[in-house]
Amino acid sequence: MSGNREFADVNPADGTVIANVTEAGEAHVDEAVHAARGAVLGEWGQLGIRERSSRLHRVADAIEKRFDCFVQAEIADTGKPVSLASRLDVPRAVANFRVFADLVKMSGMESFQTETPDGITALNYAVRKPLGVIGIITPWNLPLLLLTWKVAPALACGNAVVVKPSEETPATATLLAETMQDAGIPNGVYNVVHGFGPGSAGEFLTQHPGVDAITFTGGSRTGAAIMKSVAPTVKPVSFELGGKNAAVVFADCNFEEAISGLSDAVFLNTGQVCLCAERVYVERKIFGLFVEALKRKAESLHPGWPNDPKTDLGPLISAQHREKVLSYYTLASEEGATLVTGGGVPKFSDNRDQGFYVQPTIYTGLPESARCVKEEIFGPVCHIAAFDSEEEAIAMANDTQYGLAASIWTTDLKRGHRVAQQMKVGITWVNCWFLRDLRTPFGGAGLSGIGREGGMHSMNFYSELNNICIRL
Ligand code: NAD
Ligand code: 6OH
Repeated sequence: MSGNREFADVNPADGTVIANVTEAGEAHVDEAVHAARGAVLGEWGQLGIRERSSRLHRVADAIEKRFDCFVQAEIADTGKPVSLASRLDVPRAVANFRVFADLVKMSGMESFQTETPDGITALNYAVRKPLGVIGIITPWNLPLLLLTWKVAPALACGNAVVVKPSEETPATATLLAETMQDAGIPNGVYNVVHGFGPGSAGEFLTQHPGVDAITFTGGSRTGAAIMKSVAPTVKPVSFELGGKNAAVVFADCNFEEAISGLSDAVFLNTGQVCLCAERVYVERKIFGLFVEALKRKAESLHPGWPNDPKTDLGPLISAQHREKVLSYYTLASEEGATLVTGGGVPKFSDNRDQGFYVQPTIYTGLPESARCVKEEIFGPVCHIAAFDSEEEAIAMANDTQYGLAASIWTTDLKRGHRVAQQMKVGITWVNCWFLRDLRTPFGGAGLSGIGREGGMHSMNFYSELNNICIRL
């Protein structure tokens, strides 16, 4: 049994080690699961909904109080720009707690007045109970946002959690534990185990018979491994997985808005958002103009130190991930792509050269069957292809095993609706991207996931429903 091994937490901006983290062994995971069970059976499990809701608002208040601390911890782990962490990651963590704190107070349950053919009447109503102990496994790209997206509804429903953040980004999950204490969340409700996947904390958590459900965000292959691992103990799973998302740009789009929106959709967080568009389809009439304009945008991005307010492009998460992204840059040339911009590593002549930066990159000219058009790269890169008709664009966009997100850019709203409804994905944006309402269903089709979270979908996943039938 391991337990006292340590691993390094590396700052991707300059490759320095910022912390050594203790890897949880099987015994630690077991202890965390027992602590969580104790909390469900103890004070936390007895709290009424109003009190639970108010404690979750207190967690949100406590994150706001430590706002700068969370921003700095997230930046140190990920290298993401301070402007992004302050605008997106930390405010969304606050919003995640507030939304589910409110929702749990407002959500009712189904009831039916029942009549059988032979005249018996009954009242059916369902009550919502916590599932118990929830195992939460999250990735490194939006560490605090994606963690709290699951912790908040799980706690709102009265569960206790054991979280296993990515080994690349352990800081904000740990800071959240301190914040939970500030907010008066009892011991055992929120537990953190650090470590890796196979043969480590991640796998131990999925296998543990005391864990009642697993919710996971990460790669599709990891999702498949977790499915196997939970099978013997028959746990419910909720999976938000990878994507190879398409953007479809019609000639009648608002050109400036589309370029600005697509620049975010391709390059935000250095392309490390599962919703990023790596396949951009542009109506042939504006293809040349569009490629030129997105190239200018890419070249105007400022890769820099995370804490410089002018920085809008951070590094990739790790040396290993940079190797993967660069291997796709090489593969794109081998597959016959035309390089529009980027394709390499920026040179800084300071410590950032020991970090994991890559250039924002655009390709054209690949066949739709190319691996670079089919496989998720997860970097600041897209391939742009031309289309001639709406039908062709829809077919190209849907020609993937993934099915997470799509965006459609047009001023013809009828067409916007028509095309959006034919996208085989969980989320379609029209004239926007990553514009979130936390009450809406979020998740993916195909290789992009199982189930939906968000709003009542989260409440249903994190609850056990007990239907009560009373003969009248
Ligand atoms: P990953 O799948 O490698 O790791 C995610 C988490 O799973 C980490 O905490 C890791 O330690 C853990 N893990 C790995 N193997 C495991 C195993 N066998 N058992 C249990 N836990 C295991 O993903 P990543 O590299 O951290 O993130 C990038 C991927 O995540 C991309 O594919 C991206 O598209 C996807 N992602 C999807 C969403 C979404 O909402 N759909 C959001 C963010 C990231
Ligand atoms: C993936 O990288 C982004 C996922 C976003 C969400 O889960 C969300 O709730 O916005």
